Amino acid sequence: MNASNNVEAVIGGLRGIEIETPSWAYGNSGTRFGVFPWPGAARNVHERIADAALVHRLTGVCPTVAIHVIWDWVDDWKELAAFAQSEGVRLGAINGNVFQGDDYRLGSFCHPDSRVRRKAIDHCLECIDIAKQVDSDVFTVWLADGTNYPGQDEMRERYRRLLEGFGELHAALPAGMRFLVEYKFFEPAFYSTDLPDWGTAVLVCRALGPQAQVLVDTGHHPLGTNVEQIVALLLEEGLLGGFHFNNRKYADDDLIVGSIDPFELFRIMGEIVSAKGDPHTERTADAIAYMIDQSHNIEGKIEAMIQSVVNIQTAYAKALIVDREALRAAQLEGDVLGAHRVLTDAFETDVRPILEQLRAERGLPADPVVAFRSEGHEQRLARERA
Ligand code: RM4
Ligand code: MN
Ligand code: MN
Repeated sequence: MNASNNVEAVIGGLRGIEIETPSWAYGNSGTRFGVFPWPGAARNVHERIADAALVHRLTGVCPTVAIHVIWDWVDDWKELAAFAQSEGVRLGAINGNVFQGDDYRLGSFCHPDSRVRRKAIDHCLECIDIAKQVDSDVFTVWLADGTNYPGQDEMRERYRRLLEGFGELHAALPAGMRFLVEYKFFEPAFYSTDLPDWGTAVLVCRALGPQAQVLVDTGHHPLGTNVEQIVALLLEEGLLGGFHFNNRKYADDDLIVGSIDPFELFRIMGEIVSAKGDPHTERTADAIAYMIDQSHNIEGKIEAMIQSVVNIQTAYAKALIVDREALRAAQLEGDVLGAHRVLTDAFETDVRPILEQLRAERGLPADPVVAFRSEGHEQRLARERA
């Protein structure tokens, strides 16, 4: 830490970061092999929102909750928004769902049959309308589209269908609403995926217009991908819209963010902090939507979410204490290892006291995981939801 980067400045930087938690991570979920129910796990959208609100009360930095439209379906979205407000949170990103249902066997937006494409488009138009009703300014959809066998369909045509459908969505966005385009390397399609990578997502966003930006799900890349470089380039191009944070070891594992590779998370945050200090990228970096997208299969849902939030704050705090002046000087001198050491110095610093100070200022528990455990929420919810 240096003079220009003192504890106050770090705390100031941390104050600017809010993290959206996903409704779908609070219920029971599993793999295709089985689901192990967790005692007290949320059973409906109201309980999922209540759990998100508890995470916000304990951490102070999670005021919004992302909604997955089919899974969280209600007839009255305004009522749901009012319920969220009564719990102390707001509804955040509205996620469309065009991957469940028999019609989508061959895809949704890229399906060869225009009637299925219409269905997917109409569903997403409805999601945009829901977003308007609940005052959300982020709409996002992930496509499971792709093919399993060479020759199954025409890849260029599928891309055209995608642009056509997404074009309708972009045209329907009210001013101020963003359309975040999420890519994923593979799965459930195993031969070709229609939106497989950030390059394709960039092409799509460029074709759509200014309200479309890329959503980086940190678990959606081939092994070994330099995710922070993707983040840096998207920032430079004004196209980084937001994140779906989670951690992976092999495929789209959806583990707790920062649990497998905290150094990668730190490197990603490093690019963001750096971009915030650059007038060319500052606006894009300031508008990033920090969202978690996880699936907790064998662990308690709420505790996993609190830990995830803490891991994000920890990585961000470490990125904030990087001595940027020393880093710049070392880079310009060609001091390869000196520059590297500036980064590792920050990564190795214990930032827990800084985070505790931030929480103390807000009257929050010093360690929200400890508080969650000692306040007995797990047992209470297991009783109430038995
Ligand atoms: C996908 C992707 C989406 C999420 C679905 C459930 O892999 O990450 O964001 O909504 O899973
Ligand atoms: Mn995702
Ligand atoms: Mn995923």
